[in-house]
Amino acid sequence: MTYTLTEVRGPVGIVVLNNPARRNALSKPLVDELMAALADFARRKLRVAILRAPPGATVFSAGHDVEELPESHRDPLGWDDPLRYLVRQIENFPAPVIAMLEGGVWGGACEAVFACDLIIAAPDVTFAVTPAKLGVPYNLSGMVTFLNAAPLRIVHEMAFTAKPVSARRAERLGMINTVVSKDELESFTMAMASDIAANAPLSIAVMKEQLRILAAARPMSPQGYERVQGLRRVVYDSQDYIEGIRAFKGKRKPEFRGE
Ligand code: YXS
Repeated sequence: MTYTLTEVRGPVGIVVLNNPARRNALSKPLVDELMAALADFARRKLRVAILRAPPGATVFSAGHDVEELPESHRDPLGWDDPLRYLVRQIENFPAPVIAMLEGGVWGGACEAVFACDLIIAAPDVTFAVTPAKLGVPYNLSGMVTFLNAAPLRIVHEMAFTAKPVSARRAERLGMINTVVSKDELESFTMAMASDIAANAPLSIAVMKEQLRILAAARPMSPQGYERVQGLRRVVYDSQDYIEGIRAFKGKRKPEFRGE
């Protein structure tokens, strides 16, 4: 394992995102390791999985690895994108997944965290939904994840401004379970994991799956889906999309022209 560390403490599996040089960007290699760790935890029938960054991290994850985004003319967040695999793996993991957070959570990492069943955050944590900063047309299932995490008006604010929301505000809005001090973060999270692990795993697994199915249930006609895909294609075929990616790589502010 190059980009993650894993640890098993009794019935609890812990996987640490550990690529500080790239601020834990969700590159395919890092996501592959995350998914392998979760698959191993499932094989061992562990009762809780915890995702975290190393203690003291100032960035939990910088989101999708921008270097892996297509330059243009291809859906940047299609079914086979690593971030999509990770979100589905978290949602389908047969036990609760807890995001134990320190530092900034950016872009697609917000979705991966909001796909977790429980979120425990240190006070310094922020959440920034960033497609608009890059010109990316986020995908439908990602929008459902956000709608299940926050009230519509807050999703609008986060998506349209791309500005970070603090852990305290997220807690007030019910977007996360609780904020605890950095000193208590691990002990609090492990205590919650122990409480969960002491309960009936089959009952919890079926309730998790029921809630996933119900939360994802959204009326959408094939025509509606096709319309959305057409609109998204206009965006990822646009000059603005190319500009957003190039500006990020060039470490400069993008100039979006709406074309
Ligand atoms: O210059 P070097 O080679 O050292 O690399 C720098 C950054 O380029 C790199 N890095 C990333 N590489 C690929 N993808 C990323 N998302 C990414 N983020 C960072 O890591 C090295 C250190 O970054 P640096 O110097 O900026 O670190 P810092 O501590 O000053 O600032 C940390 C951040 C997270 C505040 C800063 O790196 C940042 O703002 N990163 C981008 C956050 C972001 O906008 N993420 C969205 C990615 S796109 C995505 O998730 C979806 C497609 S969407 O946008 O639709 O949600």
